[in-house]
Amino acid sequence: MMQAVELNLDGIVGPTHNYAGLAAGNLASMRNRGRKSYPRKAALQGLDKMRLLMELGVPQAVLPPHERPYLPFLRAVGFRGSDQAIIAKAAKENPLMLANSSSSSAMWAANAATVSPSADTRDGKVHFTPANLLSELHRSLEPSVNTRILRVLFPNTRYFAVHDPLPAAWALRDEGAANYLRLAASHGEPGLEIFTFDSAQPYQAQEYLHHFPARQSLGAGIAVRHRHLIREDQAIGIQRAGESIDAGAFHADLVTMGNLDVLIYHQQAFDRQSIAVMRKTCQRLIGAPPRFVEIIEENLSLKDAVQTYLFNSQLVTLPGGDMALIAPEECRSHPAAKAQIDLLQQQQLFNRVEFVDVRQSMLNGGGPACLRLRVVLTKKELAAMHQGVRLTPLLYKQLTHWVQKHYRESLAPADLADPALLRESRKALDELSALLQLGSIYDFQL
Ligand code: SUG
Repeated sequence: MMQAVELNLDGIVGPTHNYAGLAAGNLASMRNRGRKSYPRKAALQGLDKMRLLMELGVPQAVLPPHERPYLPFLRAVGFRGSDQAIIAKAAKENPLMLANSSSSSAMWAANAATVSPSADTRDGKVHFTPANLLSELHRSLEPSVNTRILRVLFPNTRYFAVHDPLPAAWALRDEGAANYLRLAASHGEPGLEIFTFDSAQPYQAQEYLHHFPARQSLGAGIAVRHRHLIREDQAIGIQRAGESIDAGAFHADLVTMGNLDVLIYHQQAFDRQSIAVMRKTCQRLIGAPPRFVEIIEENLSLKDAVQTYLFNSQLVTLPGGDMALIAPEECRSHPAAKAQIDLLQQQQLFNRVEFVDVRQSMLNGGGPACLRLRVVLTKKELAAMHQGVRLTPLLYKQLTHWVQKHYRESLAPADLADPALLRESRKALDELSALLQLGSIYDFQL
């Protein structure tokens, strides 16, 4: 068995972070539409969460924000002329398109890709499939740049296979690791990869389970299992309960969280049979009964789970082997959520709890776990990845300084029309790509 660690790869909040109410089915995004945003504060909150993980001894790295507003998209939907003219026209004729091209949504790295560690794959490589993010227009602008960035971060094909996103078809719609769980005895041992999906009807036209979209397809999980060469007994597909999606749980990571042999889930996340299958398969694979904990509706309603993002906490293994829960600040002041955390801690599912303030992201429906992509790596693989993005005390300081220098304090919806925002963002990203030694990764640099 190889020793391995879990790298947390967090998206840096971009300079155009704003609340445009773009994500159907995401209650926070829909409710906060039009609200003033605070990009500088948002980015600093994200960096502080990363620093906490680093200080706890969890390997931490950053994913750079994408270029926004994204001119190639505005051109693709028919706007012509200079960059400045395009923004002015889009603001006047189709502000919704401008908003879609301006979202900083790539910050939610849990949706960037699905990652299978080398212990699970037949060729012994770490496999990545960038998510195609088809369900929401603004998010569909992310896959090509995510693919480019992941190939720069994980360049050595002896260790890493970064696939293309799945074909952009509704039957293969994919939102990445937010709908995926991995259970194992330790990070380096073969794990059970659980691909959750929202709709069992892969080949139908756009499906809404009452009113909200089912963002993860059955077809995506099957395809990813095949292309990642996951061993037969190490992968299962599990359907999520439709009612949780309609209650606002647009990704599985709003109703369940797992780490090693621990799986904590809300009563309404899965049906009984699915839980029995997960438990049995997991036990067979790891050779011991996994620790499954259900939080019942009576103790924390589904509505409160979605409001507090308790299940979007990061459950991480610390260097000594203990687990820590990195929970959103919103749980601390919510009596029912706090009581559940206390109870789980008493049951020794984790020995340490840290609350983090990522409120700017939370207002768009992104909690601590949404902001990070988990990448399980052996020592050799960790050393083979691009080191320029690894968070160190020095890089933390440099990034904080970079944010303070380039980011606006606040953005109102009308500010998206300001052509200076494009110039400022490009200047910031140009400097960032140099700081992280990424070479040319943005369209404006190519
Ligand atoms: O896709 N919000 C994101 C939040 C993603 C959360 N990720 C996880 N659960 N892992 C989304 O719904 C809001 C953008 C806006 O409305 O401006 C947004 O895209």
